[in-house]
Amino acid sequence: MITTVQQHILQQQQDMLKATGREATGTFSWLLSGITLAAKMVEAKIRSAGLIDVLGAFGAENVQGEQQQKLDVYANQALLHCLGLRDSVAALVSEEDEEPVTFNRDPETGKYIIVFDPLDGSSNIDVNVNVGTIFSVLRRLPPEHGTLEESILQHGFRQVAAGYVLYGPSTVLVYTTGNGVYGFTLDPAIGAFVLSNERMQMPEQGSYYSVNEANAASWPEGYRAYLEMLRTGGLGREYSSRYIGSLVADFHRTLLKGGVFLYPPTSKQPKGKLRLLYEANPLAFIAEQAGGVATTGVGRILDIKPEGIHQRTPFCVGSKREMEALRAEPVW
Ligand code: AHM
Ligand code: MG
Repeated sequence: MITTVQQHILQQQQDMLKATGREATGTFSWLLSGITLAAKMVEAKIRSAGLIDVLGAFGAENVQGEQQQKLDVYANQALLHCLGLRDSVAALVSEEDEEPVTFNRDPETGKYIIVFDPLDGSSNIDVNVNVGTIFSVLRRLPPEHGTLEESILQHGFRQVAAGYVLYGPSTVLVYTTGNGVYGFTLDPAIGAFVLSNERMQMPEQGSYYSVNEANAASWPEGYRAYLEMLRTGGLGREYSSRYIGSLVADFHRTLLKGGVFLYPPTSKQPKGKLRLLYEANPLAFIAEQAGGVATTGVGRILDIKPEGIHQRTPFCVGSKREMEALRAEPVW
């Protein structure tokens, strides 16, 4: 029989609660069902993107100063709508919105904060190449331990769940609640995400590296030496390169095939390009749960104390072997 993502979450929760003797409330699975509903809305829109008038720029810039695409706007609204209705949500933090959207809910009920990048890789939308949605779930701190803002800016190691949806030849959802990584494939016949990858593990070594090499001249020197080492067989094989420019797609390949993905600091983006809260943290959580490693090139991503919701970070993620070699390389 099939297992849908909803059934899977409930099952995982029941197993966990059986171990602690508490009762499952179903709140968390109800919350995640908001994400899967939005993902299905986005996927339907993407599938018909060439047919209806959703391609192209929306005519506005988002808070990062980038042109918003119509599909970005749609994806953001779908997530805000599907999650905002859930009583358990205290705040929603989106790449597309400068400030968090907060709900005036009793902290006892409104326990969760969802941080998301509604449509990542938007430069790929118009050319029919993979895009994705990334999300991270945090638990609100009890009022005596911190404000809502402090709850949003918790370390990545405090995430209670993280995941992504990749809109590719098929639509897949990958998530973790800190108890392994699970992959689901959307079955269009029944409109449900069905379990397809149980306890996903990143291979200990791969044979691809993934980085925008056009920036090579402005990386810290060590990165160039590191890639040269990979290319020339320093880790026992001569690496090949793959770069889609859609983080979710580049990460998904790295999760399945191993290897390494890098977005180092550049002269244009001295702090790195990718965002800590809704890009690096959730993918770092998944990578670690799958036996991989995620760093800034120096320290563990999940140990960074966030200072702002749109903070950027250098991001290096991949298989153990390549990431150990990166640690040995003075990349700064
Ligand atoms: P976005 O959130 O505006 O789409 O930007 C993030 C994307 C990632 O998906 C991808 O890894 C990266 O930007 C690619 O950047 P570049 O074009 O500089 O290589
Ligand atoms: Mg993004």
